Amino acid sequence: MKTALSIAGSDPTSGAGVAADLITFNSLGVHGFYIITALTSQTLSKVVRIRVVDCEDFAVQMKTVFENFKINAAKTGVISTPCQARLTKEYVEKYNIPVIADPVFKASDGTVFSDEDTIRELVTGLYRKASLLTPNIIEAERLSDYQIRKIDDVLEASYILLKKGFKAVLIKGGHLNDSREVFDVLNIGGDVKIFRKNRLDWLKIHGSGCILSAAITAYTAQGYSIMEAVMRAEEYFSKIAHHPLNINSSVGLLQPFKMLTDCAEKIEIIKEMNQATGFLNEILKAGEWDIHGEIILLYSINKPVDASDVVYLKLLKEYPEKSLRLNYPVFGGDDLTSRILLAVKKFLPSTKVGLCLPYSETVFKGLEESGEYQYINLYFKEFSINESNLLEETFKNILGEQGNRRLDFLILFSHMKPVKIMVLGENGFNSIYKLAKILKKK
Ligand code: PXL
Repeated sequence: MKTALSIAGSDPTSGAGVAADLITFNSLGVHGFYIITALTSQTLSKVVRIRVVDCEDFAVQMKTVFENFKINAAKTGVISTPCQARLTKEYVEKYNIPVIADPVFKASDGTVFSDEDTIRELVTGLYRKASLLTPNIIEAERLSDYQIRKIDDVLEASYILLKKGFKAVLIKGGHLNDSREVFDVLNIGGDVKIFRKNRLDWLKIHGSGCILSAAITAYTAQGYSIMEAVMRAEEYFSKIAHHPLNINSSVGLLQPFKMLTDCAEKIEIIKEMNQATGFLNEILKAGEWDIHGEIILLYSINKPVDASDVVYLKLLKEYPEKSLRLNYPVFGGDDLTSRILLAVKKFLPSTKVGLCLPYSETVFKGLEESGEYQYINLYFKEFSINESNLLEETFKNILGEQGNRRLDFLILFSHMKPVKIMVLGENGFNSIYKLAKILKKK
């Protein structure tokens, strides 16, 4: 297992500082070591007190870790004294360790973490050795002496920083306040990449910058180039950013393990799909069916972010036995049906499954005659992914306003002809049961 070292302040919320770094390293399969630079007492929005670790204690921590363990990459956060800055530079130079330096000069409440002498020492020493510097807008302004107002300024600041002698910079655009989007600008020796993200404006996230930089460090420890490590870390970050833990109503904390818990949930879903397919087979064998073509079982995780969080299982009918053969499950991809399921789930959160059948008169008649289930018709021109933009709006109109409305079946039309039937449910068995019930009634 690769290792990474966090040299940073403590934060009792685990949202920032060493604890956040360690959780992030771990969630990416990298063992974390840490060295504390400052002891802080803080809430999610206010730093109550800081005690700086003195030079001797800091030096002993550094010596103990570096002389006893192999470190594949290091990340620095809060550095509170010139001595800490100097020693950190000396150690990473001596042991030739790639460093991701995250400048954290002030907390968001304005509390100073690094005084002017420390910043001077960092800028002339450690930051020049760093493989990557990851300032936010405020720190990028401070380091470049350049005022940032818009995205072009971020780009300009990144070039200024390179001219000043830093090897590569990722300017985290979270603090540009005039747009719905946030831009992170990566500049590696003039090779520029811009990462565009939707702004999570309903909630401020404590320590999000720490976690992005920690993820870059973990990928660097695994041997990825800076470009590749940043690209992967941005993807990781966007996955965990959508569902922060909302401890109080205005500031959230990220959960770096979300990627792993999502994976575990997908494995459980695949197990359940396997059993549900057995159940579906029994039902299909029992009756005369006019279902021709492929059947698809879609199953969303509890808190999906995008279509890749929908497990998509194609069931192929085998003749002459008429039984279904399991195909390999895939994760969503760009299928319109996955997006339909996600759009419904947004307004009916307990709806996690969509069983998609080719349109069948038998099923449709059964549905109408039973009168037991709610269904709606959905019209598409081509039934293609390009038509998915209005989905959420559509379901908002149908389901959004009325609170707990039910929805059991969707009849999907293309060119005014019915093409598919989607049986919605809370789990695989629930969807199949609904199908079985209307067929039995018939
Ligand atoms: O998110 C910046 C940060 C980093 N490290 C420590 C912090 C904070 C913000 O408060 O406390 C220790």
